[in-house]
This record gives sequence, structure tokens and C-alpha cells, in this order.
Amino acid sequence: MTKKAFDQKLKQLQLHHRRLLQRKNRPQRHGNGIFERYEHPVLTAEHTPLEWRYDFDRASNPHLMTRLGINSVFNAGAIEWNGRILLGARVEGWDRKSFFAFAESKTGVDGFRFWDYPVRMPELEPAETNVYDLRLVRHEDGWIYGLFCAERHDDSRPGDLSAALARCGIARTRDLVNWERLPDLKTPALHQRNCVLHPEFVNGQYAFYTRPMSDFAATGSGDGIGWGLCPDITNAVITRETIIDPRFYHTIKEGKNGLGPAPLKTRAGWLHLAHGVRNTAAGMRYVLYLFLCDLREPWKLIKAPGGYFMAPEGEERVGDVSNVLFANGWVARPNGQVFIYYASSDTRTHVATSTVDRLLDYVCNTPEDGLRSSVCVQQRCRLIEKNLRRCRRLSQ
Ligand code: M1P
Repeated sequence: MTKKAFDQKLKQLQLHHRRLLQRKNRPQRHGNGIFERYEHPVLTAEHTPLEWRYDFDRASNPHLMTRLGINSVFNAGAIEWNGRILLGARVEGWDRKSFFAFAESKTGVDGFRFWDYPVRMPELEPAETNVYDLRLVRHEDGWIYGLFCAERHDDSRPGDLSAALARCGIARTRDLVNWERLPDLKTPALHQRNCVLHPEFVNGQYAFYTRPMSDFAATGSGDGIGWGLCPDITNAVITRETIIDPRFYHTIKEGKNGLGPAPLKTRAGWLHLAHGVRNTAAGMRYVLYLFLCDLREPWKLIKAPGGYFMAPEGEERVGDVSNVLFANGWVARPNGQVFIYYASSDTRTHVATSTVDRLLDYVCNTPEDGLRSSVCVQQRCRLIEKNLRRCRRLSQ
């Protein structure tokens, strides 16, 4: 490529990238009243800086090729930071390895820009092969914690290249740049993914939400979202895990479930966002759901609306792992506005907005799962009767 053509192509790439980052994002019309979806994803592979993907030197990259491609940007942790919203996204390269990178925005719905460098997360011995799904928690001990899945090959099965061990990695920081790595969480279960730190001490101890599994992908004997306490986070060991939100036959969480971000503290209780998985003939379907736990006894579930809160729609349904919504980040602003960051089909990151009031209304007033078709029909008939009575009154 001539110097002129090279420079021109680089300019075009930069212009295209700038336009993408400046694109406004508007709420979609005709929502369900519970939350608003937005027209565009907030982060995709195309949002990552060009410097991360191209070599801008014509001598070493005469065709201006992508050198280190990015495959997807999804499953982002979230935190409010100096009045802005930061997403700690899972960025996956063409080489299948994930890493964390922060992108920030003033509005929370558009204009997300990645920091110059991804997170340089310290490794442990033995080093993990892959890290993903960061949960960011501002803990009352003064640290910001990042909990994530640290995955390694299971060397006890040398002949099986797909044998992996999932552990909960723990790191902490004060500035989101320099991270101190702590030992992985130890629990009675062989595998742990989707672990989350509760933001407050409980009975003077660190409290963890867990997801015990005896198999890497299937829950095996693991029965849902767990809870456990440990006195020392610099050597986090949970000896007793109890299940606070179990899986259940013929519900959206029959196959497995896992907590999303750390819960929001509200006047009515700890508000949780989680994902539920069911099996279908077309593979697993991941949807999001909400539940509420007691303020003083956060291990006690007090409200559980039936069904899903959010399921994949439109382009969200298609991607590397299709039919998946997954969320591990949300932010509640002091004015009650809530930004929910969810990923679709392990490919891209979206935002939905709501308020604490609306989410509590949804959680407290949506009937529980009837667990049987006939009970679900009764629930619906009660709603229809109420509406028809009202319509008749208004038409008299
Ligand atoms: O592919 C869907 C999700 O699968 C895993 O979640 P879970 O452990 O609940 O099945 C994770 O790998 C997650 O990153 C991924 O989005």
C-alpha cells in the first residue's frame, strides 16, 4: 500500500470509530413500563480502541491489517466513579482469551470510551488460563473488590483438553488501575462461578453469594445461588454454604442460576439481579430475573416474582452463544435511577434503565411463579376479571 493509501485508510478507520463512539443512544419506544431498552448496544468489539487492534506502522503493517483482533465485549461489571459510569467489561480476543477493560461514560447510556490500557490483573500460582465476568463491589471495609471467574485446565484429567476448573478469583483496588490479587475463594464445591461479595459485613464477617457446582458447565449436585460467610478476605475460606435461591423444575431457572451484580440496598430489602438457565431443544436459554432479600438477614429471600424480568429479543438473540442474556453490572444513582448493563449472546453489551421504585413495584407486585399451568391461569383470570370490572364501570 502506498503511503497515501495507508494514511487515507487509517483516517477512515479513525473517523468510523469516532462516529461510533459519538453515536447517541435513545430509549426504544413501547417498553413494558418496568424498564427501557435502548436502540444500540453500549459496547461492542468495534468500540475497542484501534490502538488495541491495529499496528499503525506502515513498515511493519503495510496492509494496515488487524493484528490483534477483538471478538466480543460483554458481561461487564459496573460502578459509579467520580460522577461517571465505569464498565469493567469482559473483552475477548480472537484467541478466545478474555481480559478486563474499563470504559467510561458521562451519561451511562452512550459515549462509552475505553481507557488506554486494559486491566493488568496480577496472576496467582498456578496461573489461570482465562478470567471473566467481573463483579465490582465497593465494600464497607473501604476497598473496591473485583470477583471474577478464574479458569484453569483440570490437570487431574490430562487426556481431556476440555476439562477445566472454575474458581472465584478475588482482587482489590483503590483506584481501579492497581490491583492486589488475593487467594482464590475456597468452598466445599469443586467449581465456583458467579460469586459475588455482599457490600456490607454480616455478623462481622465477609459475606459471599456463591454458585456451588460439581461440574464445570452443569450444576451437578449444585442447587442454586448459595451464601456463605468468612472472617478473612485475604484468605477467603467458606466452610458452610447454604442455598438461598434454589433451582426449580419447570421454571426459568430449572437448569442453573447465578447471581449477577452485588445487590442494591433499598428501603424494602436487598434487590438482586440474577440469571436463570433452562434447557431447550435448541440449547440453553439464559434470561434475567429479580428477587428481594431481607435487609437485616440478607440470606432470607422475601419476594420472588415469577418468570423472567428480561429475555433476549431481536438481535440480542444471536451471537457466539445465542439466546443468552447475562448481567453482572448495574448502578443505582442517588436520584433512584438504575442503569442495568446486560450482555446479549456472549457478544455485546447493552443498557436498560429503570428506577428503584419501579423495580420494587415489579418485585413486590408481580405474582410468584404458580409452578403449575392451572395456577398460572387462575393468576391471569384474576387480572382479567379486575380489568373487565373496571372497564364495565367506566363504560356505565
Ligand atoms: O455462555 C453463557 C454464560 O455461561 C456461563 O455462565 P454460567 O456459569 O451461569 O453458565 C459463563 O461462562 C458466562 O460468562 C456466559 O455468559
